[in-house]
Amino acid sequence: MKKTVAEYRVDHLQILDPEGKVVSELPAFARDTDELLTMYRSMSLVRTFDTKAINLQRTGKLGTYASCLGHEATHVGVGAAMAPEDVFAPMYREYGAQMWRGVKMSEILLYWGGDERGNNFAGPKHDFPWCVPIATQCLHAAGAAMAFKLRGEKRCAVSSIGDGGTSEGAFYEALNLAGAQQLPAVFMVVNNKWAISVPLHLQTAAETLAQKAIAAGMPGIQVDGNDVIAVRAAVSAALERARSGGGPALIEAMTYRLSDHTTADDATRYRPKEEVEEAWGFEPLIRIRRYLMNEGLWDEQREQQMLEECAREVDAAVDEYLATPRMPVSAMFEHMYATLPEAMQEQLETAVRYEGTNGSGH
Ligand SMILES: Cc1ncc(C[n+]2csc(CCOP(=O)(O)OP(=O)(O)O)c2C)c(N)n1
Repeated sequence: MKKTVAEYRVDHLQILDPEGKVVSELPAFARDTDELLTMYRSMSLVRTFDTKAINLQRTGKLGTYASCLGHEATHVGVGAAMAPEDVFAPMYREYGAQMWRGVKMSEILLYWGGDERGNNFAGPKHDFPWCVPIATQCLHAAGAAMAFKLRGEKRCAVSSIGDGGTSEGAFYEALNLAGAQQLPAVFMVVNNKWAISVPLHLQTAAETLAQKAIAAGMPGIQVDGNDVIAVRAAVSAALERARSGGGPALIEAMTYRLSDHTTADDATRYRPKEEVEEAWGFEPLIRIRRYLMNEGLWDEQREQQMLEECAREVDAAVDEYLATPRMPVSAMFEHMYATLPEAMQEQLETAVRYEGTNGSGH
């Protein structure tokens, strides 16, 4: 005879629907007008920055750039929930979280301009640099969380990863370790439905990505990733739990990549136009703006003023980036090895020989 030995379910949290209507109880921070306006402003600043960065790339002033269009609520929600002493291990497009934590826009530009100084954040120096190898950042977060636990520090590590990244071995290894050791770690899965040209349904047969938490022995929740209030609430709850010794958690943020994967990609080659048009109907900025307007906390005049301020701030960051003297090409080899292997020595010499001949860079 068979008997059921375990049963699970996955909850989905939404607080503001796409129309900006409140559909479940507002958390305390969302009753504070300043907090809400700060989050909305951050999302708008990220959107302005993102548009500008793409223009810089198109005019040859930036290298390949990964847009975060459509992810603003997820990223700002994560940043707003974290404490400064926590550690963030991001992937490569989490500008909203990073900017909230104090990373400068000029640093983000330097990074994509090929200058490693962009990884030396003005924001929390203890945060990890960007991680392009998919999923290794989850192991970095698990390692940091292990250190916090061993030292008895009340800090947490947060990593973010895409839907595609959850197919990687490193993701499962990190989850397993964090669950087994009950580490203070939060794993954010930013489900934007596409891993470059691979749609979610070809990536996994799992009904949700949140349920990947279950095998690791930690709670997993799905959250509307276009709802900044829901994201912040879910991440805050997971962090609070982790900080008080309750162990790790996984949060799947349901969002959509409205942009190309990077400026080196053309998503029109593989993605249905109708799908993108539909996704614009539930993008993250509209719903919080509608909510603020319905509550009488926002109007067109304030919107225009804010957008002008954002544009000025972004322009100042671009000026700072463009005015930063270039590093010599040898800089990218400098911190890799104590003694450069022969093959790299050759690459270094070639790079130096051709320095300044391709006219790229800022
Ligand atoms: C280990 C590894 N394998 C492959 C790549 C190439 N690569 C870069 S981005 C990407 C897709 C990632 O998709 P997803 O994890 O869904 O994140 P998204 O970029 O959509 O936010 C791949 C396969 C990589 N960077 N690292």
